[in-house]
Amino acid sequence: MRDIYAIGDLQGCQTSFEELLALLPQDADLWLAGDLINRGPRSLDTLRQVIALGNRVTAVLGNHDLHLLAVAAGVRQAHGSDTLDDILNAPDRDALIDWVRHRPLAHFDRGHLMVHAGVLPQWDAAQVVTLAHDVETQLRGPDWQTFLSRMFGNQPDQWREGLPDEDRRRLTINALTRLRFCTADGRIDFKLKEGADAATDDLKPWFDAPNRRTADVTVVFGHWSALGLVMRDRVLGLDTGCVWGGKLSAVKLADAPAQRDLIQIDCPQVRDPFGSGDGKKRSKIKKSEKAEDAFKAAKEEKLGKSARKIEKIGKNAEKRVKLEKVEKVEKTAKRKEA
Ligand SMILES: [Mn+2]
Repeated sequence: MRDIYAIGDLQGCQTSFEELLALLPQDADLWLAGDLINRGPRSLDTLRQVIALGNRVTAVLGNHDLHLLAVAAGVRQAHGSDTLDDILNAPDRDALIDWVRHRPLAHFDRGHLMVHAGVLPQWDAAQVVTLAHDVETQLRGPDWQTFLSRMFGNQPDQWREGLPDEDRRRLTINALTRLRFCTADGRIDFKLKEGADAATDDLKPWFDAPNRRTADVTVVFGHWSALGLVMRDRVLGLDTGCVWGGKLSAVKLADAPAQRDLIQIDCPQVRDPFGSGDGKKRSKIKKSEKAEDAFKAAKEEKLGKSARKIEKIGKNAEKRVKLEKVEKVEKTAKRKEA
């Protein structure tokens, strides 16, 4: 059997992807955890390269991939922070879009279940595949544009048997491509984007939900860069923030966790976490520290103009770190009260 390497979010960082590929065996299968494109500088090149890898690749759909489909379908506005124009203006755009909309939302093989973001605690692996397949059928059908136009929105935010078709499909998409935190009974929180230490008594990372019915398989996912690399016996979180100047990660899958192999490369920071658009909302201690370090280094070297630029970022970082400290103190105080 061929080796499988699971790889985290590429987000249009083709140069980093190429660098990583060079470190992997030429004949290995590649599982991509979704968000192949957007935010990074080379969405089109990334997509072309992934497609050129042919059936070596299994890629599940991420929220950015679905966003591309919705923008291409004309049912959703592009965001200021999108870097999708090169795909949308490509001469073979239709073929590219068709390839993307034929990707699965979940892939289950050799005891490993791959989704972009997460799964609800009430679903077992077989049910995830069934729910995903139902959405995939819609995406591959003739009315996929209309279908997508109805799939955005945050309701329902919780699973129950007997949901109407559209609600069930919207919830499936939201869980598989957007989930980070949820309550013990599987209610999705759409606001928290910080790392696992932002968990509260009510909200836990989805993979820590008690009685999660996928606990008997290994769930492979991306999407959550603030979480960092997660390598537990049966949980593999692979979004290590390539586009934010973090790392791009590949893990050789194995039945025994000790037999896994982790390969990572450092990525240039192509997006500023405090920059425009959605990036503004990101509050990540790791990035704050990075910006701070850059600020300090620039100050020490008295780089003048560029130092002033970085100073701006550094000040934001200081603010954030302070805010996070205050929040932490408050949390600790709350815990003591409880
Ligand atoms: Mn994502």
